Amino acid sequence: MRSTLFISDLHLHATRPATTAAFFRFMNDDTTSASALYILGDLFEYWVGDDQLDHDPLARDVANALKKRANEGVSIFFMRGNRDFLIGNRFAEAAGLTLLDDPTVIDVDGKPWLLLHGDTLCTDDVDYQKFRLQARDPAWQAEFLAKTYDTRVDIAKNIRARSTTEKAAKPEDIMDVSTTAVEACFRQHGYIDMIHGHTHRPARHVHVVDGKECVRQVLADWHDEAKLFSLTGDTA
Ligand code: LP5
Ligand code: MN
Repeated sequence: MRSTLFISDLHLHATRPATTAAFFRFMNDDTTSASALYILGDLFEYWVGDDQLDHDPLARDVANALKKRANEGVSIFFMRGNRDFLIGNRFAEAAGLTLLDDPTVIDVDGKPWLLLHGDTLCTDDVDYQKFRLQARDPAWQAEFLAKTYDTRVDIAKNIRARSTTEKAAKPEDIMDVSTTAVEACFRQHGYIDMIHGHTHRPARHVHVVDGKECVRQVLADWHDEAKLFSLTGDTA
């Protein structure tokens, strides 16, 4: 049975060569027997607009590797993360993939799964949620995208630096999902199992919500090797 693969939080960047190598190994090896690949956000360390394809050779190489597999019949899907929410149609076309809304419900071998990046469940991180709201504002994005590529990269690096400093001062638990938000999400989507990334706390959680057992599969972030979650006919 061909598998359905889920990955997230690779944070690909020229300064992370081991992760880059792991990604290309993964594309060459693990995706050969897959029917579908779902990338649930934060494929890139940051994405400042689809013209990153013109300026960043790694972005181009990643798109080409995805496109090659897509042309060979693997269905590839991408949900934007908090690092690469500016990925748009040009990248999607270059990589041969389909963009997904967050959240999205899919069907794998007759079983529904709810897919999210995961940041929307971190509702106790109030400063992040404020930032998220602003960064997803179309007017703010248009203003940002009107700047030169180099200026946008500088701003992205500034935000990354600020994020790293602020994270060091935040209590660990506010950077995980909120149980209240998770339960509300299960309720809203009819108690189907979910898969998300973002928190970098890979695990399989079982939540009992209104007496129903709901699975929350959390994907791992990547460092030196591929981290994937796979569904096949018998595990789905
Ligand atoms: O990403 P990670 O795991 O380190 O932390 C996240 C949250 N941080 C972010 C920011 C991203 O890392 C960087 C995004 C780069 C985007 C590039 C494009 C920019 C486009 C901008 C306009 C459209 O998402 C972090 C969470 C953590 O996950 C856990 O959930 O805590 O949240 C923060 O740290 C946010 C801070 O609390 C608030 C940051 C305010 C930044 C204000 C912008 C200042 C602009 C400076 C410009 C010179
Ligand atoms: Mn994330």
